[in-house]
Amino acid sequence: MKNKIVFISGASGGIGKACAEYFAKDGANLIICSRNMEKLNDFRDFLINSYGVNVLAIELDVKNREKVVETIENLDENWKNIDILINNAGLAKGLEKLYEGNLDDFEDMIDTNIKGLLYLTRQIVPLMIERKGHVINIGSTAGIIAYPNGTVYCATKAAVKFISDGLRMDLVDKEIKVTNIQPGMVETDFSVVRFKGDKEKADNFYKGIEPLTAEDIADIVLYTAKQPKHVQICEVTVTPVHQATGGYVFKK
Ligand code: 8X3
Repeated sequence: MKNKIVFISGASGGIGKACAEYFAKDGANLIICSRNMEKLNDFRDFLINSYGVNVLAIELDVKNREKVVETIENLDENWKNIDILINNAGLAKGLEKLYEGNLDDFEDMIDTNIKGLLYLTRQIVPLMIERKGHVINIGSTAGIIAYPNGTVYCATKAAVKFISDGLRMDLVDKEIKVTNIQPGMVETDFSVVRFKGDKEKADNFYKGIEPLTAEDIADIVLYTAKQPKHVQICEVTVTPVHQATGGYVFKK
């Protein structure tokens, strides 16, 4: 990945952060974005010092459409040569029946997981058209089969699958690949956010099963990015050995 430019949203934690480190280790220059600038600045310094790559850290809430447009438009010409877009920013909020859920949570998930991904994709793909490129979306097993109490989250990830499929069709005559990575249970802050900071609930969610790690996913993302130029990995679905689908899990 030497001299490639990789843009990663949601890069201050979890899968996004692990991807940043895996790509940096492989020599890529990075544009890392997050809402949390404090974490992001420390992480940028760590990446530069550890791997000697160029890293641009940008404060960005992908829900903010104007800010996304302005951020991409204002990138230096060199940084505009983005080779890989990793649409990672996303979240689950709440685990309740749809008819008891919180409308603000619904909007947050829809605005981040669907609209934020669309804003970034709409701005960055045109920069790839004349060259080559790769859009890697972080979807979910939740986007393949719904599970109880996760309706809206599952729907947003189903949208990510269909956006990936449609975009792949729209780009079929270009040298641009589209990959949808669909992980199952990955132990990151994902469940802490879903349970609104309740660490005990989040820990319980992974009790009795060995979940995937953010590094497991980053390794796969890098693998999809390193294929020969004629090879497009469309989808990867990956779960812990004791998870069959989003909601079908064996816990010891
Ligand atoms: C999250 C997958 O199985 O934890 O994207 O809901 S799961």
